[in-house]
Amino acid sequence: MRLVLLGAPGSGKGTQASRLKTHLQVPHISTGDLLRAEVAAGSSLGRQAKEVMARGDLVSDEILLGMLEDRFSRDDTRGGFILDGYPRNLAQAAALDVMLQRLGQPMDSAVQLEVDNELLVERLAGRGRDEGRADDTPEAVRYRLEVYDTQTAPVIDFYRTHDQLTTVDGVGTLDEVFDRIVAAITPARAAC
Ligand code: B4P
Repeated sequence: MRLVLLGAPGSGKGTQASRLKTHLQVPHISTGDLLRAEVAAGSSLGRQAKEVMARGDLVSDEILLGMLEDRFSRDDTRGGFILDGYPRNLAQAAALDVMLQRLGQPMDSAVQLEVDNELLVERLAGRGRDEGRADDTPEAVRYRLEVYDTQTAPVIDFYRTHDQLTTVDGVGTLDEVFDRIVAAITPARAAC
């Protein structure tokens, strides 16, 4: 199954993707995690991304596409994947579509996790306190939500017009949200 999880920062994409990978037996590809690994390794890409991420901006489309092409060249994605954090704008959505068509692996389903802004801010403030992520400061979170509204929200319509979108309520316990996602992707799984 080839699945993309969509939603604002803090909507639970990463949290649910790590559970879904066990359920679906496919790798979880998080562009945020890939970027954070580059930053931690101090690579040239990581040095370029570090400041951009800390202020809550999007890292350049070129860097992201190169990184993703590299990840998709690995054999473990042949049986499917869960993509989390990408695409974050329409240019990335179009580039992904072209790449997956070229690989003969078109997306099967897109699930949007819906959570209102007040709760997103609360969740990310909690993570900021627990994990100290540079982009979970109140200022960066506010900016990331603005970036989401202006640049990432149109991606939802991209998948809606491709008849691949299901919207799921992202408010509830981790198990409740997980069960909703599993129910939402059941038709697409059956068609795989
Ligand atoms: P990401 O790593 O994608 O970070 P995120 O949007 O905060 O989502 P994440 O998946 O981590 O959090 P989740 O909602 O699961 O991106 C970070 C940065 O990397 C971006 O700002 C950008 O700079 C860069 N980047 C990444 N991809 C890019 C791209 N394609 N193009 C350009 N730049 C890119 O969880 C959040 C919190 O909520 C957690 O604490 C979790 O425990 C909690 N939570 C989750 N579900 C919950 C629930 N049901 N109830 C209560 N709490 C819950």
